[in-house]
Amino acid sequence: MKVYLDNNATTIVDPHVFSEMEPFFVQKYGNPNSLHAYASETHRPLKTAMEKIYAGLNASREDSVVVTSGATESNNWVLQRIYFDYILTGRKNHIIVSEVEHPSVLATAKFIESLGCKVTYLPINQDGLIEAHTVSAFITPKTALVSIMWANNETGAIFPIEEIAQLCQEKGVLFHTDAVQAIGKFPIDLKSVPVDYLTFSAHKFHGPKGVGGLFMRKGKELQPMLHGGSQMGGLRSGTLNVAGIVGMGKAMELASDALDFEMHDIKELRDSFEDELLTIKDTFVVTPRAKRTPNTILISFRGIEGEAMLWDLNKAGIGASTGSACASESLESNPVMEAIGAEADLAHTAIRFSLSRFTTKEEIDYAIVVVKKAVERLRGISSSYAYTNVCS
Ligand code: 7TS
Repeated sequence: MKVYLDNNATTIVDPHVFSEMEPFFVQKYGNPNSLHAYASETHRPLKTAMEKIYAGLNASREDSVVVTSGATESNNWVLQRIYFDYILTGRKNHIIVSEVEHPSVLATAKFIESLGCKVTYLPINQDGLIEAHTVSAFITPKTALVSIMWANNETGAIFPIEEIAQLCQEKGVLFHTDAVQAIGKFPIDLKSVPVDYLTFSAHKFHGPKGVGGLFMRKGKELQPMLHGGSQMGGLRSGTLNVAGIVGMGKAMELASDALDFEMHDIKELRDSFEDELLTIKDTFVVTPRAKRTPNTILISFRGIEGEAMLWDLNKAGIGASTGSACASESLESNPVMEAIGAEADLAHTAIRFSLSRFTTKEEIDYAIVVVKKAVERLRGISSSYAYTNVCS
């Protein structure tokens, strides 16, 4: 049996999304900016797709949603542009990011720090959560931007974005949120939450890879990072990824329709999986369930190297993760486990299971059997686990 439990890394393209995209490769392949029928036949599908994206975010038509190549580009755009327009000009000198942002935020923050910007890396607590009041403690009159993700990709922890956005608005500081892991997991309402910028990526909600977006609140539009043509209202140049945009629109619509299913049925499946995993001795889950996205579990099995566990799971047809796939080429411990201050031997044992609306009960039942077997085998050959047991 094959079981895919790495949906925070990427998701299967929903077959309905795929069939909507198909005509835009070999039939309707015109460049939307050209002046002929090949172009104009793409206009309505593009418009419909953009309407679905605005609806999914509950964004006002006055705000800008700009299509990008994905979250990495959107995150780079916000931080680098803030550097150019606010830091380099001397108007401000400081930004705040959480210490558990995705590398596309953290590495960009480090880059602009190397150019002279002061950066505060906001800590998380032992539960992997952020408390809104800690953000205000770090804001100074020279703070240009606060950037905090809506939900964390490793733990699924949901951060109090409504409160943080509110307090940034009160203090006159721009606020950006990376909502990559939030879309399709719980409702996003940009008419009621005053974020200035919001990042998303289609392949995390059953759309295609290489396409995502940046929401920018009216009056807070950033200057373009990619210069060239006049696409996307002059905000981002480059020939439009027509199939990608059509796919992202459909994926957003389906994700909104499936929210109840995700928040109840998938959560129930996740919870039953977690309950079974927690019957295994010496296991620890980070972040209370009520504060997590409905699909994610980050669990440590004391005495077992995460990579060894992945190997056993992979051999049995199960795909999971030990941390961000972006870091899977280096044997690093899980960054969130380090940030919550987990003991070194636990930080290396974390495994992330992330479900999707395509995950079935049969798959979870199979995964439970495989994980239990793997834990028994690996603890049997683990010198560190044997040592812990002798000493306790
Ligand atoms: N932001 C968050 C919160 C993410 O989880 C990811 C990908 C990105 C940005 C980057 O998205 P991209 O579409 O530009 O690649 N996260 C992961 C992960 O958790 N495992 O693999 C990729």
